[in-house]
Amino acid sequence: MQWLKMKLRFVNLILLLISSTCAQLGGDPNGYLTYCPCMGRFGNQADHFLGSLAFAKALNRTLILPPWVEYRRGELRSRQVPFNTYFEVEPLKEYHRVITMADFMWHLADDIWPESERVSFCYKERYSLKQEKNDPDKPNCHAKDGNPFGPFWDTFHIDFVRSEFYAPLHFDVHHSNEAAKWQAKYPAESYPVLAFTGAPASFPVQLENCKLQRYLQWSQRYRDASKDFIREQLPRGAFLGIHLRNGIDWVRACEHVKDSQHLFASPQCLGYKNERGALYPELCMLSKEAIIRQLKRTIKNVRQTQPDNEIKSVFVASDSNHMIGELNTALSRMGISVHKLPEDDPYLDLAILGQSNHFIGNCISSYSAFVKRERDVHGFPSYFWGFPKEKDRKHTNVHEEL
Ligand code: GFB
Repeated sequence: MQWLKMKLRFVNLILLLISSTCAQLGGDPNGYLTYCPCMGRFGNQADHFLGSLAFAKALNRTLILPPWVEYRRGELRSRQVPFNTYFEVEPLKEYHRVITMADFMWHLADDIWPESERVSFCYKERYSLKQEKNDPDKPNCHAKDGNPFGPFWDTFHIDFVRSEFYAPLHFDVHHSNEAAKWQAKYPAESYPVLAFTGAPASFPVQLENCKLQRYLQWSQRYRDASKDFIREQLPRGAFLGIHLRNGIDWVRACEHVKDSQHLFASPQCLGYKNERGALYPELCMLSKEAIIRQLKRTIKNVRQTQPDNEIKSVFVASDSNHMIGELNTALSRMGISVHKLPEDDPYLDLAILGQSNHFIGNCISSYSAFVKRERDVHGFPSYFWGFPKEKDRKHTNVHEEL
């Protein structure tokens, strides 16, 4: 009997917890907005996230935080990693209403977004890779076609019953009254959730949205892991974080420099209108010799300008070649040691780079851009490989820090 009473009490407690979570979450009468971060890897997704956050705020809809999409070698389907694995949810709420996709799907979707009303939004018809699915009389977003599109929505068992083409509306809410147009065309009563096949944002991130980086704060796990690494693995004193983007995908991407005004994140050093110059190959990939020259120059510069806080070590993050041997050889005479993580971890690399005393990144890489934006929030200095050009530097003596 006693046992039965305890069991009933436990069930009541669970029911109470569930109902209070639902009450806390309460539906947003202004509606919701979500999307698949279906383009690119982390740097691209982070750029898109900031734009989507600004877009959700302009439309006054709660942003359903999508998981991050990751690709593992040898796996055919993307992996979806909960948003809050890497970043805190609470600080985002200082800017705008957000909810994780898991919370939304478990606690609110049945009421707010029943299966029979799930509409996918795309600009215009998107063709399926499977020819037989393309029906000229029934244009479709094919929101779940291919990887990561299918695996992404499958994570929460989401299927769409209809497609909505939103052309000619767009996402630039900073330079027009676009938000009002969205609200007029898609009121929350008839469209409780706007679910986009891709991020409702531009790449690279719009200048106006860079500052939203301040609300993207590392989760406790990454804050602790980065602090532990810095404390336990690096010598005491200031350290310089560097990002070496040099994998084979990057070598190929750099071939586009010659035909472009901008490439990926290049506005972060050249300006959105190329105010600070045109694109050149060294911004994308610098020779080993030039990397070492720039490193030594930066370290000497800090010695002269901040003699009380000299650089004691270099932390290298890379997708491919960390150049540990070459860098140790080149810098040992200056008393500088060179370090990397024992195991590949793109997120921990980012969190550590964000905390370094000085940072040299790749101007074209959106992965570097994440670090630069985070450092800007804290007022930490950042520089870029090959910027300004070596010969311009000699002639004009331009201050490198951005
Ligand atoms: O983040 P991401 O879009 O930056 O893609 P880019 C690069 C990915 O490579 C990262 C890994 O998400 C990481 O998984 N990666 C890059 C790194 N640098 C590091 C690093 O220092 N440490 C570790 N551990 N991993 C561009 C894309 O990548 O690459 C374009 O923007 C295109 O869409 C192009 O795919 C080829 O902007 O650098």
